[in-house]
Formats: sequence, structure tokens, C-alpha cells
Amino acid sequence: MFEKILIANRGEIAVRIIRACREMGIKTVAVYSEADREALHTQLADEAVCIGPAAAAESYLSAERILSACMATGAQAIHPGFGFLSENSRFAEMCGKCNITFIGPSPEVMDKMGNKSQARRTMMEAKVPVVPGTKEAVYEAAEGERQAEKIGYPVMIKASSGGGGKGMRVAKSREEFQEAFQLAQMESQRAFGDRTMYIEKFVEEPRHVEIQILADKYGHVVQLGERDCSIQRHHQKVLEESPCCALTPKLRKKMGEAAVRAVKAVGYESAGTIEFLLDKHGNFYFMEMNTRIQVEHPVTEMVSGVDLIREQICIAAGEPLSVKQEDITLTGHAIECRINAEDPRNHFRPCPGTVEDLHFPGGCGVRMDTAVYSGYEIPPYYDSMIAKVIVHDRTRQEAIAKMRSTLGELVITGVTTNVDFLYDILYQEDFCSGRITTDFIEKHFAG
Ligand code: MV4
Repeated sequence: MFEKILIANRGEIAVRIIRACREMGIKTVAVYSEADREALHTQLADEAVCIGPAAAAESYLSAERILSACMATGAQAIHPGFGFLSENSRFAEMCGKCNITFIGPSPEVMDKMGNKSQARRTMMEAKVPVVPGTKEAVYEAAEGERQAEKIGYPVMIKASSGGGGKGMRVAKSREEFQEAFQLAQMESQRAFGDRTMYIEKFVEEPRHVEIQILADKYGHVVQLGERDCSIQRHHQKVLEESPCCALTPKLRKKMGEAAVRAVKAVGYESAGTIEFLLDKHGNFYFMEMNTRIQVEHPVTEMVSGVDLIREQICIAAGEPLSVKQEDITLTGHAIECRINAEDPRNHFRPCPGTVEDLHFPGGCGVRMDTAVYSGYEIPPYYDSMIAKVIVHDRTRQEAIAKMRSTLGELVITGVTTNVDFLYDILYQEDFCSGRITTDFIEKHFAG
């Protein structure tokens, strides 16, 4: 096992990883920017190294500075968390060259999944269902239009290098196609320097359902059930839950098995997620694979009892999975709410500032993953998520009741947050009855 791990991240995920390491008897190195001198991760780690100015490009995104910190402190492995360098295959490769273990999949597998039209082909070969659409890359609008006619409108035009909603446009009819294609391709060219596109049938009012997997170096793969992440706003998840109330045991088994096939097809190792779109008829389609630990991993931990960060570290250290598929039982229902320092009444504008009064709720089945404390100054340079509240209870209804009472008890003053907005969601009739699709927020919170 590793003796010392460097955590190349900040905020609640850095704290989460430090805690897992400490439980495992592993020493921790935090890296921090000049804006994060007083941050909790900086204070909690055994050692902390300042790696540069506030701007992420010069600190948390600097492979060179992070690798220097790693070598200077003698850490044997780097946990990248999520965001920042977590899905950067060149960083993973540089780690390897420096004889440092990157806690995640190999750079080759990251690249294979990072190219979305290639990932689509790989999935087709592995008999994982994909949305009907193009098999080969599309570069010209005229060729795209021919393909769209074959697929049938409405279609979705997507950037091969995209993901998370960038370089993506819907064309409802032939009339809309040319402009939609040009816009999507321009956006892709600008954001990724790549004009490779692919086209899919547009799935209307889908749910976003993703399967958590773990895979070790010896070909063992397990799936830990699904998360429903349909409650999103501009591709930012707001609330996630496990299980998804739209799945029957039969469909859950089918999706889980498809996810395992997907992972085996690319020789993946580490924790990962297969994202599916689920339509109203119970058809599911592969969207993307996330080759990192995700923000919403705690809901899976709550229903499965498996510590996903610990497993990730053990896998990277060459240990076989500690759990077999038949040992994994999913119990009850978990919900996560993301608390952001933002103003829902002003276009969700980020609202950094200093936290004054703070009271964290607790009790049976209540978990807070956060890096804020009373007196903490939230820097304006990074994303606005400041805490995750996770609850676990026997049924979805009980979990909803628990989340309502938990958010009711939470006190954060000094900064504007989205807590009241989350509270509103939890009282929407459609939410309570499980009618949640990816357009839920647009539909229920106009303007
Ligand atoms: C789609 C889709 C409908 N049909 N693909 C959004 C981000 C990227 N992961 C894929 N996305 C979508 N792809 C087809 N063929 C609808 C979305 C989509 C979406 C998906 C999941 C969660 C929220 C979403 C919000 C808008 C659009």
C-alpha cells in the first residue's frame, strides 16, 4: 500500500480523500493556491505545499507544479479528485513517466473514452445500446444532413471532443439542420480545436441514469447500481439520488450488465461511471463514460456501504476488489443536494463571501461533505459548490422527508446559497411522485 498520497484538488473532495487516506494509515499531502492558504484541505492534510497563484491554470491545473510538489514531498501516488486534471490523459501519462501512480485509469483508456464518437463505436462492438445515429465521424454539414435524413428528425448534433453539453445542438427539422450543425461545429472548434461531429436521434424528455462501477487490475468488475441525476440546470447537477425510481429490478439488472460490458470492453481499471439516457419506454442508451470519481458518489456509498475512494486507492495500489458482485446489496434510498454559494434569484450568479454563522444538521442517515467552516472566506476563483448534504433512509418518501428536515435545520449565513431553491424542488409534486426528467428545472422554474 502507498505510504503517502498527494491530493491534487481542493474543497470538499480534497477533504473527503484526506479522510479516506487517514483511515487507511496513509500520509497526505495537500496542494493549495495562494487563495487557499486558509482552506480546510490545506489545514487537514499532514503536509501542504503552495503551488501557485489563485488562478487554477497556474495552480490546480498545472501538471508541472503538482508533479514538483509530489517529488519534493516523496508522495508515491496522486489522487486527482474530480474536475481539474482528473480526466487529463497527458497528466496521467506524465505521472507514469515520473514513477508516480495516478489514481485512476490508464491514459490510453481515458483517451478511448474521451473521444465520444470513438466511444460510441466501442460500445456498439460491446453490444451496449447506443442512441441510433452515425457510426463514422461527420465533418461537413451536407454529409450531416444526409445522415440526419436517414436517422429521422429530431436529431442531436454533438462534438466528438465534447461532453457535459458543450458543442451540442438539436435540429428539429431539415430547415434547422444547417445552422445547428454550423453552430455546434464552431463551438467545438473554439472549445476543443476539433471539428469532428456525430449525430444521434434526439431522445425526448429523458432521464439521466448512470451506473457506478469498480474495476481492478485483474479483470474483476462490479457495478454498484445507479444514480438518477436528471435534476440539472445548464448541465450542472443539482440533486442526485440512488436508486432511480423509474427502474424495475429487471431493467436495473440489464443496465448494470451493460455497464459491466462497457467497462470490460475497454479494459478499464479504477472507479468509473457509465452514463445512460433512459427514455419513457424504458429504453436506455450509452451517453458517455466518466473516468473519475464523481461529485455524487456519496449516494452510491450510502446505499451500497462501499467506500468508493478507499476502493479507488486499493485498486491503484494493485489490490484486488474487496467486494464481489454477489456481496453487493443496495439498501434503502439516498439523496444528495448540492449547496452552492449562488443566487437563484439572479440567474444563479455565484456569490462568494465570508461564511458567518454555520450549523450543520446531523442525525441518523445524515452526511455532510464540505470544506467550509465559520469564518471561512469562499474565494471567487473556483466553482460555487460549498457543501453536499446527503441523506439515507428506507424509502424514497422517507429520504425526501429527511432531506426536507435536514435542509430546514442547515444554517449558513454571510453568503447567499441555493438552499431555498433545493427546498422548493423537494416540495414539487412531480419530484415527489418521481416524474423527473432532464427538463425538470426548466419546466418548474420558468425564468
Ligand atoms: C442527448 C439528449 C437527447 N438525445 N442525446 C447532455 C450532455 C451530454 N452528456 C449529453 N446530453 C444530452 N444528450 C440525445 N441523443 C439530451 C441530453 C441532455 C441532457 C442529458 C443528461 C442530463 C441533462 C441533459 C440536459 C439537456 C440535454
